[in-house]
Amino acid sequence: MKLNKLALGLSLSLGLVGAASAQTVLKLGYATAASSHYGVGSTVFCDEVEKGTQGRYKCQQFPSSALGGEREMIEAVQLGTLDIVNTSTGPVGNFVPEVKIVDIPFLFRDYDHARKVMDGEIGQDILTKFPAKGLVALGWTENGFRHMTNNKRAIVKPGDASGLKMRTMENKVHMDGYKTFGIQPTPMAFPEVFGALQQGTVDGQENPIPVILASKFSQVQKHLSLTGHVYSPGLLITSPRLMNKLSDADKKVFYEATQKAKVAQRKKVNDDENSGIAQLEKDGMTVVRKVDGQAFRDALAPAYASYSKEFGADNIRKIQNIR
Ligand code: EAX
Repeated sequence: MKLNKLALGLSLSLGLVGAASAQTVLKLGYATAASSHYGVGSTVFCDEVEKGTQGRYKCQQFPSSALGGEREMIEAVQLGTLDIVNTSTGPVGNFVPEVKIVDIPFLFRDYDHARKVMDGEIGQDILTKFPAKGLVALGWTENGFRHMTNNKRAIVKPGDASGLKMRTMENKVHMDGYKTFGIQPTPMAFPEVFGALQQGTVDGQENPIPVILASKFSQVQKHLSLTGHVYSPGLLITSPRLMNKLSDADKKVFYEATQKAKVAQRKKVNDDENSGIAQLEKDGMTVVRKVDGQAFRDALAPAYASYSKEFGADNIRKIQNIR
């Protein structure tokens, strides 16, 4: 009798060990707060993966730049110290140059246009360029249209931005464009931005409403101008190392989870855009709702000449012509 009990106890504990060791915890990082659009998208991704793999995979999320800026997190995914990053395309062009074309200022008319391009042939083709650089793009998410904030003055036309020291992402396409407005671009990782604005080492920055809200920039910025000068896509990026461990069925779960994350993240961006501007005004920011968009577009002409050289005028036109 004793022997049976022992055998039963052993097989139970082996079973438990088996079940416990079968679970893999995925580390997933992003730059903004857990309550932000990146947190919403990441949580949907993680819930769907855990459900779709019957709990064999679950996430541990690292919000608020806990693991460093976006560039550092992408490097960590390449190195294998981070499994997944939900990032803007800001620094991604430094790893996968084909991404840079979507960072061109005033390339997209509105959210409908941008989302159609990212979900269509052009956007999907860009995703295929990642494996050659030791990364796997699970799919697009979304950061949103970027607007300018600063502590000096209201910005209505490029001349108002001239001379301002503005923090930018580590993105040459952005910096070249902003220089045509007379801005002095200061590239900086996101975790340093709030402090730099607080100390006045930069006059301003530019980010989508969801980021300005989640990062409480209204505490350190006076003026908000709805320039919408760049559409900032997001990406869920992992590594070939992780993907090669997955069965085909689990790979499908990861990709389908990314599509659901994208939908949730885009909805949060829309919600934040709808309610966030009034909130920022309530928090003390003065908001310029109507900027001279044409004057910004006209000022960009010299940068567009070099963008056309770098990316091909046809390729830029192809994106602009998507309806
Ligand atoms: O992705 O660095 C930035 O301004 C990004 O927009 C932010 O980290 C969210």
